[in-house]
Amino acid sequence: MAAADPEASAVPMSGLPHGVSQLDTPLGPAVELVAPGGGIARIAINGAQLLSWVPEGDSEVIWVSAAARTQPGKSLRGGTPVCWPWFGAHPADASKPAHGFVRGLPWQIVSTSSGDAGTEATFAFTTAGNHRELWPYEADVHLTTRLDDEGLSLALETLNTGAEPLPLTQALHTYFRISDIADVAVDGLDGSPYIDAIGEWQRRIQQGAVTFAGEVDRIYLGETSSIAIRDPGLGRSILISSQGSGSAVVWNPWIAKSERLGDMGPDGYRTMVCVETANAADDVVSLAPRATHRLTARYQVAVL
Ligand code: TA6
Repeated sequence: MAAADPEASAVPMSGLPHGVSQLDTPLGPAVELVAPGGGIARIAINGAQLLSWVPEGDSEVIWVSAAARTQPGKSLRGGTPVCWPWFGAHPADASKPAHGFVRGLPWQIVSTSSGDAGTEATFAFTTAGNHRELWPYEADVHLTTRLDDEGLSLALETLNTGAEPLPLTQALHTYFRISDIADVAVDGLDGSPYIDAIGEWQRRIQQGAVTFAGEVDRIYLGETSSIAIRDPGLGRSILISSQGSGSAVVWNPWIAKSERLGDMGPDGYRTMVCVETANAADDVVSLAPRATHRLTARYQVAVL
């Protein structure tokens, strides 16, 4: 992956191919992708944050809070915030922003393409020695969103452009739209060890499907490459497959945390669940100089 030089390689908006367009939305400027068969996705330029995916013949898959607010330097509540170059609280300095520092900043569109196989846009963020007060390393990071008639893929690629190995944790922190949190289950994690991030960060083993009767905040470790959100209320499952990930996060804030967060919207917690494709907790990537790590998530919808 060539180092991104946003100034030289930003795609002029007039040069976008068929199926790719830029538009202003209430949540800020975004890129819209249209799949050959008609599915539509939107990605905010701020944070390269996926905001929406409506497959052809189906309903919205991505959840965005009714109370989402756009604030400079912060990701809006919902979609797919890009947690990078650390997941959760900074490992050594809690005063640093949670989930890294790129999810609320503008990225550059560096390439777009469309064809019979799908439509995609790649966004880039280069640290290039900036943000050193937050992170003493240098890297370029690209997020490619690809929409085709079978699903939507996200690929988060990090190139270490510095002279030192860099420790990387990250997540594609996707909020999925569901019918009702009390009626859904998350399959594919039975028997997986996890860290229960509520309370004392106890380590436990998942028994059966993940169901919800209160706040759930768990970092699953080990085999997490094929997960499904089973949603009888919407008559569908959302299938999540991943590569380059050794951990997955399942989160629903429930009532009290939603009130503390303040931007979940009235009863917002009932219609969302986060299943995040990650390198988190014990699953730290050590990236050698000039090496690249690729974290990918692919979402598909299946009729239940
Ligand atoms: O991924 C789960 C989590 O780490 C939760 O603990 C909660 O903090 C959530 O992310 C949202 O974090 P944010 O900083 O976006 O409010």
